[in-house]
Amino acid sequence: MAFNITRRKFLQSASLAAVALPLSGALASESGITRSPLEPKGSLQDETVVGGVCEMCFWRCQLVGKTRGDRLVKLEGNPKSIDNGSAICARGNAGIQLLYDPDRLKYPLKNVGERGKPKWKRISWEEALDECGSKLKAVQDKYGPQGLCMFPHGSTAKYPMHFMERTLGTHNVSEASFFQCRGIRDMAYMATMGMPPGEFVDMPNAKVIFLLGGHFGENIHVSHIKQYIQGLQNGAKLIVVDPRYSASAAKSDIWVKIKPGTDTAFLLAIMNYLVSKNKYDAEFVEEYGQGFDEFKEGIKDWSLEKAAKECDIPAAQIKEVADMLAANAPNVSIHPGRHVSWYGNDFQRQRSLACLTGLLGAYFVKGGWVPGKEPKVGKTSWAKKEHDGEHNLNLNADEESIYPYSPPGTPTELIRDAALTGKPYPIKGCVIWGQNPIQTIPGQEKMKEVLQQMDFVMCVDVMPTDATMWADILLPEVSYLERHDLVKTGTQWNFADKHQQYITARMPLVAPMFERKDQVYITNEIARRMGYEKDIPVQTVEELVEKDLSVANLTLAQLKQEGGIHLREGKDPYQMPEDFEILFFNEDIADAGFPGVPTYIPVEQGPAGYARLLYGRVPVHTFNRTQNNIWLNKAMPDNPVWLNDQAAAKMGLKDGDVVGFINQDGIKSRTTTVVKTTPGIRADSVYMAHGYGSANPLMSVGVDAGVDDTSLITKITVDPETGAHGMRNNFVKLTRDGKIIDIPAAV
Ligand SMILES: Nc1nc2c(c(=O)[nH]1)N[C@H]1C(S)=C(S)[C@@H](COP(=O)(O)OP(=O)(O)OC[C@H]3O[C@@H](n4cnc5c(=O)[nH]c(N)nc54)[C@H](O)[C@@H]3O)O[C@H]1N2
Ligand SMILES: Nc1nc2c(c(=O)[nH]1)N[C@H]1C(S)=C(S)[C@@H](COP(=O)(O)OP(=O)(O)OC[C@H]3O[C@@H](n4cnc5c(=O)[nH]c(N)nc54)[C@H](O)[C@@H]3O)O[C@H]1N2
Ligand code: SF4
Ligand SMILES: [Mo]
Repeated sequence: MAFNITRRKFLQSASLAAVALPLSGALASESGITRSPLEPKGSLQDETVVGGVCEMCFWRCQLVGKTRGDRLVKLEGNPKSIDNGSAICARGNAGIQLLYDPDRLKYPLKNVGERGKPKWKRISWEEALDECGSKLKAVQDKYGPQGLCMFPHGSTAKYPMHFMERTLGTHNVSEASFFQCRGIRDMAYMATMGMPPGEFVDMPNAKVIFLLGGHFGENIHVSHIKQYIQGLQNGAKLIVVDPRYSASAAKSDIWVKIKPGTDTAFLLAIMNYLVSKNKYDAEFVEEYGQGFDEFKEGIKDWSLEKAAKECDIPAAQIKEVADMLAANAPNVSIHPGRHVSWYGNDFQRQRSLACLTGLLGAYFVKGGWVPGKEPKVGKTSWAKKEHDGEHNLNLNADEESIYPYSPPGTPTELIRDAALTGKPYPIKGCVIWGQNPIQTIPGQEKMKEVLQQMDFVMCVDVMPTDATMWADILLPEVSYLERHDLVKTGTQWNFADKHQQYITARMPLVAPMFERKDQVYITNEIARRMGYEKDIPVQTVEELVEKDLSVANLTLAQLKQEGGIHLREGKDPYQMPEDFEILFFNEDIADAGFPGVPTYIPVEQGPAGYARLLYGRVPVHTFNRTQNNIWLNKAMPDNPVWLNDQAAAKMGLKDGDVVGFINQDGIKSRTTTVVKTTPGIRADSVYMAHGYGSANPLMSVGVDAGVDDTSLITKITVDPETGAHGMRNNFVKLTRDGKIIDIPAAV
């Protein structure tokens, strides 16, 4: 009986609730869903635990955890942090719901069904490790180490990756962060000014912030967003180049609603205008530039009018952008971008961005590109052994690089093609660790065929995902809230006048539950079983972290005592390195048979009736990895497709209509989503958030929610210089009640 309660009992429960509310978070209580399978044990006194480092995405904000007994009840930014400060984003907050997700992997599992249609049987760690060790060894014995491949991502994947690369000796690892994300950017900037650019733009001090296909506010990295907002508050003008009215476009002074795939033409026209009107930083170019004459000559045909036609935007707008940049140079933040694997012609666009930064003199100046100087820490890992031949798929028969500007590792497509053809050699063993290659890599069916032909597939993850369905053995890892792992460093040079550096190391905020294990344990136990006992570099993950910290004269105990973060004095970040130069024309690129001056390579246009499929981030999810998170699912349960309002009117569609997709290859989406009509997207494109539409029924919250964009990206393009994927060359029509609806291009 609801009211049959004594006054004393009522007061007791009311005061408990009052304590519980702020700690367990309003969302949990409002939704009435408590996913925590256990009540706290031990002291009910709330405590603050320091040393957390978030990994709900890869920005790694510094955290403190509020614990009650043995339970973690809330996450906050570490107030000592000079990076994110006490702020964390929605995803960071929701880490608790990953920690206690009842669907999380708990025990080692063996697939006694089929790959792709698994039946899971719980097995002991002993049996799981024996099986992984012996199966990987069998592949190695039969095909050589090159018969093994790996799809890694995230902080814990480095240690096993180094075991595979350096000790076992396979070159066939393909990191998502390189081949589907930012590898092109890093290589293009290295080929232009000698360094990977990170996202090191001094936005707080910028007079203009220039974003090309990046969209802050949807793409969220806490400290970066803080810097961006600080810049805008300080009066920076904002230029946003995006076919879609993004969260950044909504804050912009100039929104360039560019035709997708034409950005390089746009950049070349800006640069040609600056050069021909003498509006560039001639002194800077004279001092640091190489190959400027070839560059000038190479881009001279790019008039504003020519680019305007190509990019489907007014010539006057290109001029306006160029003039705004020139008038505020050198204090301009030309953002290098992050996810830049767009069209398979992306190296040239990234080179253009690096050259534009040079033309404006915007390297190592206030408001420009400023990398900051990080403290030195160790990099303990497996040692490189001698191997017979590299078996590098990226070398042809004449030992020349196929993709000379490939980021480290092997281009994904080379691994997949070798696996499917057996040429130049078979690839028969696969380790998937912290990556979801089914939803991350274009060509989903191809990926499935690659995994299907393996002798053995093992997967280490925290959740059951679409990729884990393809494993023979599936191992549960402890999450970032329950483990030691990386040492993280950074600087805070651009918030204040005082320059500071920080060093932190991820420490557990709470003890692991069930039978989850960490990366050092798992890797070492497999290595032992493969006969590499003697090569094991550290026995525990704590030992690894202590070794790395010792290089900076620090220990975990000291870090803990200092509130989880060690601060030290930084160095002036604006000092130009001595040998700095900008290769406007790069002879090596030309010698390798590619354009040495940034060049526009047009992309394929879609057939009539189809629109280009674009995708991107939403603030409350990270790719596919947060789809089963109950708080984040509640915040954005599916991914509506953005459809130009006039096109929608012609198609007879309105907001909320349920639709599916069919692409240019006749591939249909497995699930549906709803329409969002808006003038904020070009009529030649549709847009949806990436990472939805999971097929794994063990994700009780995320399964079948929204549409999987990757399933529609079946046409595979590869950037010729780097071997990284392009993903935006696919075109779709909508489907409704079994009927296919053309998308009109002209509205
Ligand atoms: N279509 C399309 N494809 C894309 C993109 C896109 O926008 N659209 N974006 C690209 C970009 S920029 C990137 S960076 C990549 C990202 O690609 P992925 O890194 O593959 O992305 P996630 O979906 O986060 O998958 C990571 C996997 O790691 C697991 N995981 C999470 N935490 C841990 C952990 O602590 N340990 C272990 N072992 N596993 C863990 C997750 O459960 C999930 O299965 O995707 C790229 N691919
Ligand atoms: N909330 C959240 N934040 C994240 C992540 C996350 O998963 N969730 N992931 C992190 C990671 S690893 C990465 S790499 C970054 C990615 O973040 P971004 O680098 O910002 O990349 P996307 O999210 O892919 O952004 C796609 C944008 O490009 C636009 N676009 C599409 N085609 C074109 C074109 O041809 N030209 C131009 N100019 N624009 C185009 C789209 O409309 C969209 O606005 O986000 C990071 N931040
Ligand atoms: S940006 Fe958000 S999800 Fe990413 S590390 Fe920071 S708090 Fe975590
Ligand atoms: Mo990324």
